[in-house]
Amino acid sequence: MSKFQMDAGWLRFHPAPSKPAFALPPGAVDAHCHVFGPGDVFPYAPERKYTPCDAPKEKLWDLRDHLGFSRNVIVQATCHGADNRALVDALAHSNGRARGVATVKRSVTDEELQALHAAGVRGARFNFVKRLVDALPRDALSEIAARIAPLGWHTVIYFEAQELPELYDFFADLPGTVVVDHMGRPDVTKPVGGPEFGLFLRLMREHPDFWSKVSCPERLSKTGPDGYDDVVPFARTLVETFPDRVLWGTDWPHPNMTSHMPDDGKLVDYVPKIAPTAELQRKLLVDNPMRLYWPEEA
Ligand code: 0GY
Repeated sequence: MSKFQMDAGWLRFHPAPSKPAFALPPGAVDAHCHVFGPGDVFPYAPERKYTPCDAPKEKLWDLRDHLGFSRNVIVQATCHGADNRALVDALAHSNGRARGVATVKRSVTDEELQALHAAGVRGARFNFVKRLVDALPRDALSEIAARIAPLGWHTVIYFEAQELPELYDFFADLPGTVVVDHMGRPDVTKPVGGPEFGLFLRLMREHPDFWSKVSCPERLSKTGPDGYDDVVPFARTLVETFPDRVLWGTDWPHPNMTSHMPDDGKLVDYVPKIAPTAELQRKLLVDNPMRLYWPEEA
């Protein structure tokens, strides 16, 4: 165990996830997951707000195979800051079965962007969750978004629903495709037909370049892991209304989870509740992520 594991403030990922009852469609992509460290090889960022447990690439490949996924989209998390070495290392050892979303600073050079692209990065992530990052200057983000657009990259944004009114216009002006993490983190105790989630639905409706990950019931649920039923109506509304612009991922290794650690097999069994037909499941798990991350094969 490295010294980085010892001060982890969150639960360690599930040691033995169950085998899902739901058979994933052939070619399914886990479109939101992370690799962390190992910290003695790829140190965590000095400015991080939490220290994760090491979650190396080999464990992610084991989980992929155990659950029945074919590919992964690995998303840079705040604990590695804008140091994308662990991500790039994982992509390099994925046999082409992983692509990535990086975090870059305004100071990134064109050569560095090209190198990330060659490694398999296809997006840049902007995080607006206040417990995770210090506020980012919006002009820097606009500049980065404009610079990555010619590479064919998209922007991934992570925010909480109460922040959306203030951020709405900024988001709407971002160039190119924009992917929202975890449905913009709705408060699921509020009605799915109410004004808070309504604003997010409006963003999706009025901006056909916006996509949503319908992931992370384990973070959003108040009723807990026995089905995450309170989250289902939110995710299902998005899947049924925007079937060609939704993505799903496990979020393994579930950083910052302190309430419970989900069984990833059970998370896969949540998918048919939010995507009840084979066609919706294929779009969510295969067609959409392939179009965004492996367009040359889609
Ligand atoms: C997630 C969610 C979280 C963490 C991060 O970048 C991150 O550190 O995204 C969270 O704490 O909600 O998608 O992994």
